[in-house]
Amino acid sequence: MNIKKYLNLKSLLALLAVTVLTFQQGMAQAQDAVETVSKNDGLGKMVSYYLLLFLLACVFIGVIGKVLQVYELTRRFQGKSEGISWDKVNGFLFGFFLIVGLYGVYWSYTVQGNQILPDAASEHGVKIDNMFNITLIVTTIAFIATHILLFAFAYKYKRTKESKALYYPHNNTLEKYWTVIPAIVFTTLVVMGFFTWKGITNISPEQEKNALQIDVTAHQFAWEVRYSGKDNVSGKKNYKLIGSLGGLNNLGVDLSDKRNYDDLKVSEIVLPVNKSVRFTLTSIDVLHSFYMPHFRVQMNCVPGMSTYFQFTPTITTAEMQKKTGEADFKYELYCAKICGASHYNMKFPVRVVTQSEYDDWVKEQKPYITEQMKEKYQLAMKENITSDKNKIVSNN
Ligand SMILES: [Cu+2]
Repeated sequence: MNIKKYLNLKSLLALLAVTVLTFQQGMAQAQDAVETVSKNDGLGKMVSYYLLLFLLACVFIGVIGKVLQVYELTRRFQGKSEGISWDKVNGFLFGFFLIVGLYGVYWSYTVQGNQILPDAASEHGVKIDNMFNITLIVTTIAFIATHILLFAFAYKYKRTKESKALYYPHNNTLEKYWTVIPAIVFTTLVVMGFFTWKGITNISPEQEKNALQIDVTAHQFAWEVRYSGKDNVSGKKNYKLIGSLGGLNNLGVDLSDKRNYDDLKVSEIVLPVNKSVRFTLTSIDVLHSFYMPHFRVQMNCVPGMSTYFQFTPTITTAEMQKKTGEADFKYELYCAKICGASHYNMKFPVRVVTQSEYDDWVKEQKPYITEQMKEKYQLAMKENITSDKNKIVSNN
């Protein structure tokens, strides 16, 4: 073996070994530091250590690059041919990243896919899940096919000394295929979505009347829930009455409306299974969003107007606990609109039970209008009448 070449290779290997060792030491130290910091200090410091780790990795790659450059230069000075074929390296990297990337897709579908929501617990939720699954299947097939073509072509047709690029600017047939096929697929998905949503929200007056009526008011940062009581009608509210009756009337319930007196204030939403329920929603400050992911339900709560969502829950909490294998599984209502500092805390418990369990529960709920509110209201009415009389007296 040529001594010069031998020395050259030897020094290259030595340089590489030193770099790798230094990097390993640096990594180990940074890892220790991250572990200590994450135990003792806040998130900010942990982030800066990860940033340092990233910079260290960049330096490492940079050093490797320089070492290779030195290697190339020495070869050139010695009048030798190119040591590393970068076209081959690039081609190989395309093949490598195709395999790594596809494995990443497989990993995220299997590992992270397990963290997806359990089966839809409502009638319409099954339709939404079907649509979600169809979209996922179509996009996954398209994603995998196009990426295999993209990376495999770059690998297969990597530049060699013999190859020459072909000038191929246009192909009408291909253009037709990749315009028409996606257009048909996307139109089908959109039309399917349109009809599904129409099916969920188009409710006949009959269905509307027969549903269990629940009135929900969102505010920073809680939910106020009123059941409509025996008459199954929620009484009137008036925003001008919010805070009246010495601050007791936090929802602005109109006490002159008789239908309000049987309405119930609850601290938990309990729903009978397989019975249609209609939530009427509003907000008294900013936008909130009524979000019950297990039922595939989401609707904005808008100040100054009412919105609604009507659906039928199909799986009781007890059944869901068995299904998911989680003994403490609970349905919950969340706010899905970032509405302020304590937005994250806007939760409300939801429970789906059998009809008889529901009947027992609803008997124990207290009316929203308390005795104290009634007294204050009557007192206010009397004062009004007296002041009206005084007016009449003074007018005379
Ligand atoms: Cu919120």
